[in-house]
Amino acid sequence: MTRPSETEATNKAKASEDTSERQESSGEETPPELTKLRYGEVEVHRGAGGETHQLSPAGEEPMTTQVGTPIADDQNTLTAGPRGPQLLEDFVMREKIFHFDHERIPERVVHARGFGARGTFETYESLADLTCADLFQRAGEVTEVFVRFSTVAGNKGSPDLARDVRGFAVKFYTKAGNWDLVGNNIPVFFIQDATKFPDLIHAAKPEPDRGFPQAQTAHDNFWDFISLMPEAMHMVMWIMSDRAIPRSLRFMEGFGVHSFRFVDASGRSSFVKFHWKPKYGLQSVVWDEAVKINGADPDFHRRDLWNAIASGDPPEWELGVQIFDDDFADRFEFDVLDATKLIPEEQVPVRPIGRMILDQNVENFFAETEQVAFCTQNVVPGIDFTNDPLLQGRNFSYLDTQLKRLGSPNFTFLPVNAPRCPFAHFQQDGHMAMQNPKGRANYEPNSWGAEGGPREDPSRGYRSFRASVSGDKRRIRPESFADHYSQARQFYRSQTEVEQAHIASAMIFELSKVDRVEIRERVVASVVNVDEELASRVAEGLGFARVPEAMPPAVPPRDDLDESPALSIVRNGPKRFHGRRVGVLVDQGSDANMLAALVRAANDEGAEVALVGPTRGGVEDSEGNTLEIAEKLEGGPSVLFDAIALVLSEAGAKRMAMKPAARAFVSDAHNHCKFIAHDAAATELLDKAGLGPAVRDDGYCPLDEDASATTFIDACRELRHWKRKPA
Ligand code: HDE
Repeated sequence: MTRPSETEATNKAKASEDTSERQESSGEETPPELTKLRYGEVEVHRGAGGETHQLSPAGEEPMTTQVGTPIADDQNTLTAGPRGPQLLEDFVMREKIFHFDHERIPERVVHARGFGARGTFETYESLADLTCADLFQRAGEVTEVFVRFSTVAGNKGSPDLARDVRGFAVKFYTKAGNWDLVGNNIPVFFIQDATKFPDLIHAAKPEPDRGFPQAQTAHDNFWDFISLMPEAMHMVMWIMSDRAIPRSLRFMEGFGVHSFRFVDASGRSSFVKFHWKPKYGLQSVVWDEAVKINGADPDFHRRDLWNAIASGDPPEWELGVQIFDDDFADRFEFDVLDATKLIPEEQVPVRPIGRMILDQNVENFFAETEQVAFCTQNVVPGIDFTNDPLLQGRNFSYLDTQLKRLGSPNFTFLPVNAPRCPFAHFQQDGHMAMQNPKGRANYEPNSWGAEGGPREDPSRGYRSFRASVSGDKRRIRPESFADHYSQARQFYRSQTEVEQAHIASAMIFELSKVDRVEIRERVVASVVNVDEELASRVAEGLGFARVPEAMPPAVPPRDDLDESPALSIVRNGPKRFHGRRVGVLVDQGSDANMLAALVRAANDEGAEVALVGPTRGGVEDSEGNTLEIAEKLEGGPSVLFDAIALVLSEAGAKRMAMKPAARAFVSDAHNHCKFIAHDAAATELLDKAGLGPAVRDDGYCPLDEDASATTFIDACRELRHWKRKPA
């Protein structure tokens, strides 16, 4: 064994002989006896003793400890002798491990899995006649925003395509303070009173004894709770619908859910409901696709959003408002304070008031997406709450939960949470106080004059809407909240046939996972009140001998509500293929002209083509060009694409027809009602996958000349060929 003193001496001697390497790398003294290794961009030098040294590029600041002490060696701890014990004195290693040990913070109790992006909101025109909210005063006003999308039930590591509500939380950094519009992609909620929220979430989350199932409502506890809470039935229709499995965060609506108030400068108020409408239309996937996407790419939604922003095709939404007054509220069939109800757009149209573009990905996921703290209580002058009991409860919960999660009342100083406008208050101290009051005064009133710190401003400060309130102090649910089924029925009946079939299948799937038969029966008994035909479909799917008697409703459901076409996704498709992806299956010898025509047609539409092939190593097309493969076939199933095309030589089609993954690629696309383009040779693959001429409907587009690529992309504007679905 070499003694350390000997090694050091030899190294010193060798280092003095060779200076060339030193000059090349950092200009600083190069550690002795080093072999250069490259890890990507990083140059690492390994010494004779096996130790490695990563040299900071010339002119750049070196890596330091948290307090700025430069670090010479981040690869090896300080030991007594090369194979000796580690020394407690090693502050570099201790600080590093200490910090690592404390990296995790509690995940959100709900909406743990989220994905954020930055952007801007632009006001279309002044809304001064409705609200004095500063961001709505001037046409063209641009306000910075941060948005976090989320699923609700799953933990941070759960898959993106869980059947669930999506959170749609927007923080507006306005000149008069932060306004948080903490909404969902569904305009109603399960419960009417905030005090039921812990029960709802306990029932939905993994069962407490066994800790599963994860990110699913398909289990006994959830449906047990639902079967005993008929007020949830409207929301249940929404989560069993395709709204709960969006194709992309970019293609879903957002809703403020509650009725809020706009208040103008004179104190006059109107009710307002907020809506986000995606520029590129609504789109969802089908359940079998969602299940497969979760396996193929559990990050499907976040990757999609990240890529859209990174590729310069930022998603966009219009903010719209439904404005109504007390008269309407009195006339409306339901209570506007009941969050299990919506106001159909056909009754109160949505007026667009601005647009939001998300054009910047975060720089650090933890700093922004994790640390962002939305609070429904964050409102600005001109925007106020109503007495919706769910909203009132939320105003307590969000502030409280941020303290638990972020560990200090000073979370508002974190860059993602701090207002962009000046702020001044006497809140002080506490963990991580980054900005304490300056000067002598930290209280008010005070008589310190100009040095006395911030003062109230009655002319610009927040004033609550002056509502008169009276009543007996009681725990009671208003009678006006008693109708639990009419809007559930209206929602179901406003769906297209395909969407109704999806709701029925989703209920059958979920209830089939429920072990206790009396829970299944109670749910179906409740569904009878929504729609008898739906109830009998579900009963049949569950193998019931008969449809159960209707659960006695608190008030009989109404049959006189008009259908609301705005509630259907299929009826509100974009009629465009912009922002979507075509997966093109290729192999050696694929036709170069056809591929070029497909890329042109897709790009003209604002869509993307991704080549799927046998290896990532690339294949040669018919003209000998090497094609870059985006997805290896086995890792790039057709569920990752909105439509597929098969461009194969005869030999290529023969090879593909032998591969189970290629056959699944086409048969899944068929079953998910996708448009399928194919050249003549590719029929061999289709035939082998059981998609012979008799099965190939007009959702199949033959690729026989260049123009057919455009015909195919035009067809894709329908997004799905729903006619293919058996009735
Ligand atoms: Fe939330 N909700 N919620 N919620 N919620 C949270 O706050 C709560 C409700 C929503 O991306 C928590 O920061 C109660 C409706 C979103 O960071 C918590 C009630 C709507 C997000 C909380 C509701 C929402 C949350 C957990 C019943 C749509 C994610 C972590 C009264 C309008 C925000 C956190 C983000 C998060 C409480 C119901 C939307 C515990 C008590 C209705 C989008 O405070």
